[in-house]
Amino acid sequence: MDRSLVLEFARVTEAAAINCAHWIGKGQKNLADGAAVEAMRKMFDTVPISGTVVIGEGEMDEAPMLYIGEKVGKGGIEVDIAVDPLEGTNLTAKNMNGAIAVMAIAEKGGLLHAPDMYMDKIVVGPKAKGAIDINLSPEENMINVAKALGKDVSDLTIVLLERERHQYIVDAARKLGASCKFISDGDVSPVIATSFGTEGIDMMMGKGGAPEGVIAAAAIKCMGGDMQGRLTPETEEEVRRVHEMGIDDVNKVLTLDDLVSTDDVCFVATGVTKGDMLNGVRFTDKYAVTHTVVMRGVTGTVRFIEAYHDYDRKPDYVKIK
Ligand code: VTB
Repeated sequence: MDRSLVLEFARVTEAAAINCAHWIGKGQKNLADGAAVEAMRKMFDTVPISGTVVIGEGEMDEAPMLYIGEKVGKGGIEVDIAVDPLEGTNLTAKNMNGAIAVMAIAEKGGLLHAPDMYMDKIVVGPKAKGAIDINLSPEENMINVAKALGKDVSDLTIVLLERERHQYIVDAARKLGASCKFISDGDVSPVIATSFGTEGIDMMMGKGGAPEGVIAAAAIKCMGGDMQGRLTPETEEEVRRVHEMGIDDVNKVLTLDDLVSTDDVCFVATGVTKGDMLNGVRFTDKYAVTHTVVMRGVTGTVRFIEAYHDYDRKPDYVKIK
């Protein structure tokens, strides 16, 4: 992918973030999501790619826009795209920290076509690459990761969604004296924090969305961290969907290379509400101000872009008033 495309991709998540930002704190998560989807979809029409949505808003019959298989872009290099126009719909509805508009773009065939179900995840930054094994217990993983990082396990910080299903991870951390950082929703940004190394997060563990897992894996790939996942289908129908993907063994460990099989990948996210990695959308008298991160797998460069969007000169679909 041409490197200049990253700026085009930034425009797409910026549009999604601006368009849903007026729903922040309004208790309307579906309307917020719809606004993000609509702006993202329309902005894609300006981007010189021939893109196929491989992770999106649902199957063709359940989603009007950005459905799986939909073609986007005004024509150009063929790419596959995983989108989450509003990651953290609840966070947005409640004006809580950490909602983002996010997507990953890769050369054709580069992204796992993860179905909408849960995925067990374990993620670390570059220094602990190779030290994780999702088949081991949380305790063993914590000990191995601490060793790789050259720190005492009691100095380890693990980020996880605060859910009852994760009590076994919390128990392991408590036993070893490691620290847990709980999040209420939105596990893409915390996954990335493992590899930035600026937020004091060493590891992410636990079950979240599989689509979010693939999108986050794109960022981990760009930053040289490590991740493993395992789909956890809960119904016969979900098992069928895993088999349909060509995965015979539902317990198959998905390595980072299984999740994202190419270095020719980009990750882009714009903050909607304020977060640890990105500022949320802010409005001045004249501008909508956005904060975006773009990453390229080929070079590993991570860029932050602060943009000032003039209300009067934006197309209708990114106007906020
Ligand atoms: C997960 C996580 C997402 O929703 O899908 C979560 O990956 C849903 O988990 O980032 P529960 O079913 O336990 O609520 C998000 O947090 C998006 O909001």
